[in-house]
Amino acid sequence: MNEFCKNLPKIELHAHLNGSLSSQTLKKLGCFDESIEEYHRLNKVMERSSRTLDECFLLFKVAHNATRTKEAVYTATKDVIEEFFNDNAIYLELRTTPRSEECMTMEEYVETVVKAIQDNKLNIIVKLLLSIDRRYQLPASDNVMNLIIKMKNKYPDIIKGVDLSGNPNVGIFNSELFKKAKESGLSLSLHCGEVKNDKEVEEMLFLNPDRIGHATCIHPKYEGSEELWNLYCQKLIPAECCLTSNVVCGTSKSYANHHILEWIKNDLPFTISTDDKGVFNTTLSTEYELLQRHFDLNDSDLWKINYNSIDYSFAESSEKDKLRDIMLEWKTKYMK
Ligand code: 6MZ
Repeated sequence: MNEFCKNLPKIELHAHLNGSLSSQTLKKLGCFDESIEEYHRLNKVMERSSRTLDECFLLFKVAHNATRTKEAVYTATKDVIEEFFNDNAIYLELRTTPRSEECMTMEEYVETVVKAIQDNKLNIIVKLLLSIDRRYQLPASDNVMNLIIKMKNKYPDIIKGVDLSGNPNVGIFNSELFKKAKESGLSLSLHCGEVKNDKEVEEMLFLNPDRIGHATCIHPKYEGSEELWNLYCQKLIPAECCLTSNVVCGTSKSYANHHILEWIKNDLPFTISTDDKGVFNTTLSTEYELLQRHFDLNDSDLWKINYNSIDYSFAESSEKDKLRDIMLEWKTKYMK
């Protein structure tokens, strides 16, 4: 491991809670005993170096099976925060899809995640985005959005935004639903162009979300189009880039051919994220190491990417000032 990438204070803006569970946490939660047969089937998928996007989505079931009680959701959230802290993240935006289970309502699920964040005593600022799964249709999606707005009004210091996620090969983007979120004061981060879907990408960009996830199929060289790219360049919405996730799912051909190259070349806004550090067996430090290795960036570039990411975060402005101070102090101490 490159010591610089490990020690650098880092900003994580795109981490799905259940996709971030480490195998230690999964084992602690006893998920494998519950569905041994399915686990073995999925584990075979995991051993291969590359999986299709649909196969990746099967893996979330393992984590979801492990977090069906409030106690498990609490432990999962606490462990993920601790692991990001141990990887020297100083700011973490976790996102998760409100989910009901036999012994837990959707509201209780969100309350539990919030409680684990409130109880965090480590030196890492943690915020929460609530996700709408693309599979949800009206009226279910509207009910979830109403719950999200209600919870945001209850915990405005913690719940900062809404995310649209889920398997990009299924479901739809309902722009009216996200307009409502925006009007309620929630910030927006939309998974955008993870697979080719020009019409949807255009609709998303027109909504002016605060950030977009993946942004894979926008540039014409990466299955997007000139029109979409021009629109993106007018909007300049920060992109959350997840190198390993894209390469493992096959939406990017390789690290060297990742679309982030266009963002680096054209000095466009982006941040580096893990997406699902458990499912993709990565860490935020590893993602920076890969970025440095494949795109010839120096230490100062990596520091600047994190410093800029503070601007793109949904933290309060006083918290952003504090994060900037930490980064500047670290730079003075450890970088020439
Ligand atoms: C789209 C993704 C994703 O919400 O249960 N999720 N959605 N693209 C991706 N790229 C690979 N990775 C994760 O965490 C797991 C859920 O996050 C979304 C999926 O809906 C997945 O079920 P939570 O905490």
